[in-house]
Amino acid sequence: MFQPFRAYLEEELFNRFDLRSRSIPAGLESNISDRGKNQATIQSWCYQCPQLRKIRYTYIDAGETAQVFNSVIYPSHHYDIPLLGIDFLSFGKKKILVVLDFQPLFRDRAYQEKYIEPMRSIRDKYNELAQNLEMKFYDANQYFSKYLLFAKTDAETVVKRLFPAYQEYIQLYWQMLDKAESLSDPEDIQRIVKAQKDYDQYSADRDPAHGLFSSYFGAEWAEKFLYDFLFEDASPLAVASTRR
Ligand code: BLA
Repeated sequence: MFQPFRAYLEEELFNRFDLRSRSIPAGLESNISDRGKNQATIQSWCYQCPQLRKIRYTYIDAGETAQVFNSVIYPSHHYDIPLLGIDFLSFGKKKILVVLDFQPLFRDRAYQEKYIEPMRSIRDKYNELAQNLEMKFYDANQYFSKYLLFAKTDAETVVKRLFPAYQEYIQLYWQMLDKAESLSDPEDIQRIVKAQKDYDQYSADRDPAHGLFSSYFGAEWAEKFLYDFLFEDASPLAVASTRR
């Protein structure tokens, strides 16, 4: 269901940037869970280039049962621009949840004005994908913007509305990156390093996919996947093994 979204991102990345592969810890690049007819595969890709220090995306294909496309793009620590976050999920074809955002590192007015307001006109155009749903796992005021796309939707809307919205958000993200000024003050850079690291810790600790990964690939693999690849700058919680 979301393969065209992955293909679009991949093509954009390869056409625009001088990408190098970024290593994925052994055993985490892909996995297959074979539970009779419910086979699930997970595959991940990771790259870097001078402007973007970590580009990762993951596809889970469990046929009709589940299709997931998840991605985070982390800009270089010289740029304070938001992270690009993508989480598109389809379960049993009936439950489709899509989230797309420029995930802010800071919350002051100047930052909002510079990096979040530009999203507004796109969001307004795709109103039906911005449903103000309540968040159960995350806090909407941390690392989410007010113009995120967040919707429960259907397969037709994914094709007809989400795909063009996605392309517009991605194009805007490249424009923002093009215009971003490279920071050189070590204090500015340290502030960004810390904010990106805090994002990893926050996200790893709350990730609602832990159960999904565990059920397909086991708790140990799930824990490694979260802390050694997806959010590698996070440290596992001391209570992680008894967490859920
Ligand atoms: C929700 N994301 C979810 C859920 C799952 C995932 C299983 C719960 C769906 C449900 O309600 O049943 C899945 N999360 C994943 C997967 C990965 C992951 C597969 O990290 C990794 C491969 N999540 C993100 C990013 C964003 C994001 C980058 O990883 C930002 C755009 C958002 N996911 C997001 C939000 C929810 C969600 C806002 C709803 C959670 C809530 O209600 O608090």
